[in-house]
Order: sequence, then C-alpha cells, then structure tokens
Amino acid sequence: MLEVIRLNSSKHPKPESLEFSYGTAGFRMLAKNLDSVVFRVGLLASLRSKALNGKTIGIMITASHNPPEDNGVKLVDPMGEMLDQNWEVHATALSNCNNVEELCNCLEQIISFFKIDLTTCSKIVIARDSRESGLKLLESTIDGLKSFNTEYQDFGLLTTPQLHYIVRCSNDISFGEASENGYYKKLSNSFNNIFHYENENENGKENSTKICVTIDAANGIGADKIVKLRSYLSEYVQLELVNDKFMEPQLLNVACGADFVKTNQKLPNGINSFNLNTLFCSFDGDADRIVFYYVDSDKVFKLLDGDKIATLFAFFFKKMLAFLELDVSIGIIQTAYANGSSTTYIEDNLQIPVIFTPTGVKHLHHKALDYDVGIYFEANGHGTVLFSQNFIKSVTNYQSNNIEKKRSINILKEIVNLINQTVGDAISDLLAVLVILNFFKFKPSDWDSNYKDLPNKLLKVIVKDRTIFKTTNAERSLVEPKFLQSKIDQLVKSYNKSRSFVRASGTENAVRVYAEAQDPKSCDELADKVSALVQ
Ligand code: 16G
Ligand code: ZN
Repeated sequence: MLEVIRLNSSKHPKPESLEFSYGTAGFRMLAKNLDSVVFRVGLLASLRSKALNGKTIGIMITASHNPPEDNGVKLVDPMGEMLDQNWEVHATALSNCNNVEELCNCLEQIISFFKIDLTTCSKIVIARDSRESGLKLLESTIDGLKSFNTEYQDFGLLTTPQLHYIVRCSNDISFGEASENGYYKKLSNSFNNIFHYENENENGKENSTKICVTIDAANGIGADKIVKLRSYLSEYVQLELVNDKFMEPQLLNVACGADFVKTNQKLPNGINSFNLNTLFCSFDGDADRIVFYYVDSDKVFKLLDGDKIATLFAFFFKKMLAFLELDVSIGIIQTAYANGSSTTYIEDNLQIPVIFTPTGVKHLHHKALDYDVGIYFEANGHGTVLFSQNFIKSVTNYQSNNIEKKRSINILKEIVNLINQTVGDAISDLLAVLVILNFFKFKPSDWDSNYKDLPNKLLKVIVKDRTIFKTTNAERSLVEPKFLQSKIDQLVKSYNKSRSFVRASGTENAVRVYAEAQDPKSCDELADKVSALVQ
C-alpha cells in the first residue's frame, strides 16, 4: 500500500519554503500552494474513516469568505461536526513532511498510534464551493483517497453546511436523506409546516401575508442552492437573489457577501438603499454565515449581525418555553467580538446566561452542548442552535388541550428539524429567522429595537510575528507580550463603556484589534491607540 502512496505522492510534491497548519477552519491559503496539502488531506481522511470502523468522513474544499484566488480544505467528522481536535496535529504534521520518506513515516506513526486496521474500507463524501481552483484540488484529493482502500462519493458543488448535513445523514439515517434534495426536503417540510401553523386561523384556514427577503449570495454557491430550494417553499415566501453569479468565480466575495457587509457596515454592491425598511441578507462564499440588514426611515444602514440573530432566537425560545412552562435549560455562547450591548441585553433583559469561548465554531459548538437549548453565534453571522435529547423528549411528550399551546409545541417540534444542528448554516438560519419574524409579525425595525449596538471597530494589524500574542479568558486578555494588557487596560479606562482586546488571527498572518465605546469618536481613538501599542 505504501508503494502506491510513494508513487502518487511524487505527483504532489510539497512546496519547499512553505509551512502549513490546520487552523481554525482547516487549511486555507493561496490555492496554488494547496496541491500537496489536499492530497495528504485525502490520505488522512481515509485513515480517519478506517480508525472509526469505516464511518463516513467529509472533505470540504472551500475558502469561505476569502478572495477568489484562495482556497482551503477541512474535514468533517461522522456526526457532521468539525474534525476531532486531537487529529488536527496529525493533519498539520502530514502536510509539513518534506519528502516521500517523511510522509510514509508520518503515516505509519498515525496508523500504529491509532491501531488502524488498513483492511477496513474507508467511506468519504466530498464537495467544493464555486472557486475556479476547486476542480483541480478535488482531483488531487481523490488521488490521496485512491492511495488507500477508499469508497468515495463526489457531491460536486455544495455549500459547506450541506456537506455537513450529508455526512451526518450517511452515518445516522434518522437525520434525513443523504443527498442534496434530501436537504431541501427536510428544511422545506419543516419551514412550510411552521408557516402553516403560524398562519392558520381558528377555522383552520390559512391567512398569510407574503414574506420577502433579498439575498446577496456573494456570487457564491449559495445562489445556486437558493434557486433549488425556492421550488420547495410555500408560495408565500419570496426569496430574491442578487450577486448570484456563482459561475463567474472571479466575482466571489468581491464587494459583497456577509464578511464585506459586516466589516464595512454598509450595503453590498447590487443592493440599493431606496427600499426602506425591507429585509436584506448576505451569505458568505460557502453559505455557512449570514448577516441581515435594512435601511431605516432616515435612510440609515442598520446591521442585524450574528449577535442580533442570537438575541432574536433567544427571545423566541425564552417566550416559548415560558408559555409552555417547559423546564429546560437555555444558554447563549458568544465570543469576545460580541457587542457589549448584546451581552447586557441577554443577561439583564432576557435573563439567560452567556458563556464566552475563543473564536472558531468548534469552541462555541462544544459549549452549546451543555444546554437543552444552546444558542451560539459569532458576531460575523456564523452560528446555530443545538437541542438536547432532554429538550426533544419534553417537546415530544407534551400534552395540552389548549389550542395555542398545541400550536406552539408543533412549531417547536418542527424548528428542531429546520435548524441545521451540525454547523452554522446561512440557508437554515435564514429560514429560521423568517419563521420567527413571521411568528411575532416583526418588521426589521422591531427586531432591531431590542438593544442598540455600541459603536465598534475591528482593525487588522500586520506584525512580524503574530505567534507572540498569547491570550486567556476566551481571548479577552493578553498574557504575552508581558505588560501589553495593562497598557490596554489603562487606555480602556479613559473611555466610557469601552472595551478592547487583541488576538492573533487563526486564518491570516495578522493580529486583530477590536474596540468598542459609547460614541464613535472614542471608539475610533481607542482602536487606533491600541493598534499603535501592538505595532
Ligand atoms: C474561521 C472560523 C470562523 C471565525 C474565523 C476567525 C470556522 C468554521 N470558521 O473562518 O468561525 O470567525 O475563522 O478568523 O470555525 P480569524 O481567526 O482570522 O479572526
Ligand atoms: Zn464560510
């Protein structure tokens, strides 16, 4: 077997001067440097599947919101979750082997460490986003898969969350049908049922007003998937698309998409500001993130980001659980980037506990499992809700003769299926937001009125060595370089309602500086002063 690897590996040599690392979201960099990496990821995915007795593992080729010339790859574990963190070091080690000898040694170490039986057949599902480099990288990944005894299925172009869904279904048939259509069927069934419960009047007749939203698909693969989903949805839902040119990959994420809108806090290309008080949203390139926004009556752009989505969900679940008198726990997981006003609102108004974790979905996801209803969102729009078995049991066994309670319990039962619990999913989050807005008959401004964001700023600072920045307290304080945190604390003290922190990026060679304060001028000043300290 190692002979085949030797032969195939020589076709995918590692670029000499580069060092790779399996970071927050897998490997990600200029696509032209990734050939050897994806080949080796193919090898590792095969081994991971064998180590789990042939369970299906996913490989997603994507660089999310990064520019068109980048690409990346990440592995998905059997229940649709991110790769087990204990395996990340092996991914990094394999990717950095300088020659075939080192590669074979490294593989042998992994095989003996995990006592892997090489005769077990591996099962892999693989997909990619719409980047131009995707096809070539797919072929190299498949070269890796073929080097071991592996059955694989190529799903072509998918969103990242669709692949997570398919991995989960492949290992757990109760989750749904392991296909792209299965995904649309599952989501649309729940959505249409909830919509029906929400709009049904006492006589059993449906009394619906049309709900409309315009989606900026970042010229990414989400556009294609929305077109497919549309045909399954109730006629009362109108999903308009802009930036839908996924077949022109050079346009991907350019002046549009969730990251552009969140970072620049303005409308993307393709959406004009004449439509006041109507709901817009933006996906990122692989449709695992979403942010919403609208232009208010004073023609001011208003962002409804991940914090606003989390608080909308929390408001909804809190109301439902109280009304049904269900005794289940609820918690919200945030990162340091969450706006301070959102945290205050959750703790003081909703009276729900907030837990902070480091950036990166895997950290938030893990913590959310501690609650019956665990809501996690990064401010950038990446998140979902997890439901415990205890919650599902409480909802399934609930008995009531009250019509309103029956309706509410039916909605809760369906929402468990509507929300993609494997990972943050722009499409599923969009549908969940729409049913919650419809439930309360909220306009965008009603949703936005729960709290007012503190002015905030995020700066990127290029430094010589970002690895010297070590943090603690869920990335909110620096422990190294020494004395830097006390200087930041001094600055923060001189501004009202202010907060600032510094952390090394996990995806770029840079350090990020975040600041928020009571007014925009103080916020800008604080961000600039902290950046100056870092440089
Ligand atoms: C990755 C993470 C995202 C996080 C971002 C932070 C996943 C799937 N994606 O894109 O959640 O917000 O990294 O990037 O975990 P940074 O470390 O460069 O600030
Ligand atoms: Zn993404």
